[in-house]
Amino acid sequence: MTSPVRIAVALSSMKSDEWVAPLREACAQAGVAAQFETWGGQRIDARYAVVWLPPPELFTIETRLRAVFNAGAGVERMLAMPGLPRELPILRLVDAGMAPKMAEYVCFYIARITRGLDRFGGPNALRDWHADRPRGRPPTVGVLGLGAIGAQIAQAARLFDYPVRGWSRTPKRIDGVESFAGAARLGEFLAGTQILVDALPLTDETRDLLDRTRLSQLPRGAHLINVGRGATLVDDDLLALLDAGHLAGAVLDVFRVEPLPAEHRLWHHPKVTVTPHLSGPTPREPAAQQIAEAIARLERGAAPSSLSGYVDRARGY
Ligand code: NDP
Ligand code: OXD
Repeated sequence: MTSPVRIAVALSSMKSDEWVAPLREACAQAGVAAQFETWGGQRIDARYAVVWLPPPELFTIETRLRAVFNAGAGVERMLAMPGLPRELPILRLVDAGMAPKMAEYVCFYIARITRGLDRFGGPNALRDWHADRPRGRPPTVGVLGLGAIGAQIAQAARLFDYPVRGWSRTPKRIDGVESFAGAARLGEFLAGTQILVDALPLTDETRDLLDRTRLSQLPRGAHLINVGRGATLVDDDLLALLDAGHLAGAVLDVFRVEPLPAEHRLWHHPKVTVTPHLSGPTPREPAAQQIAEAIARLERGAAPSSLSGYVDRARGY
């Protein structure tokens, strides 16, 4: 009998213990005999690791890892981790149930913005049966990043009849979504966007992308919804453009520093809605299933780079 594959689980705030049972079950269903251990700093000779912001020493202590699974979509903090072996393949989650929740979050805020729904709640709720209803042409939604998540956001906004455009590195074909690709077309993309949704990964190329110059290319009165990463946006430039009236509002789920410090201006700005990085929580069962199926394929000899979710370190996502 072959001995079970040892898998270290180090999920920090996602609570490793709550993942062990779904991972074990998913591996059993995928036909992999696996032994999962919550990683506590002692070497367990793991062949794989399932991690979210793990202690960096995991990579120097567990020297026999064949691949590491990131229990989320964004890998920028993992890639910056000291001690991460250069050749260790990294696999990230692809959608795994996060994308529909993020599309729901984005469409919820789009509806609040375009229909003025905030008028009707809270202590100063408008009690006017004849309140204004939007009847004009709906604003154009522009999605930055048309990957596993951005594409579903774009499709969801299309479903509600918004004109939708998307920006990515390479051109895309998504029904009803106008595709803009590459830095050379970003200005044109922004100029025609009234509600900008940021669903980009954080890389050397996207860091500080939305600065004063880029945000000023949006038409006056535009809104921003950021579900990608905080450091793709220059906060001070956003605040200056909100104060100047060029931008009408921002909904921010992700921040340069998380948790967002209590004294940060973003918490208190009247035109900013802050949510605590909750638009796309990783659902355990679908994520465990995706990881287990990948492990099964690796155990059958597949090359990590052939699997969906393989992180291209040169691109940074
Ligand atoms: P993908 O890798 O599937 O998609 C990334 C998209 O961004 C691709 O369309 C890619 O273009 C595009 N892109 C990357 N770099 C550039 C660039 N320099 N110029 C133009 N386009 C670029 O990632 P996901 O959709 O799975 O996830 C996106 C991000 O969402 C994650 O990295 C993470 O930061 C964030 N996230 C946030 C969550 C939350 O709760 N707020 C939850 C989950 C994820 P191309 O297709 O041409 O390669
Ligand atoms: C992710 C996230 O990247 O939750 O998965 O932000």
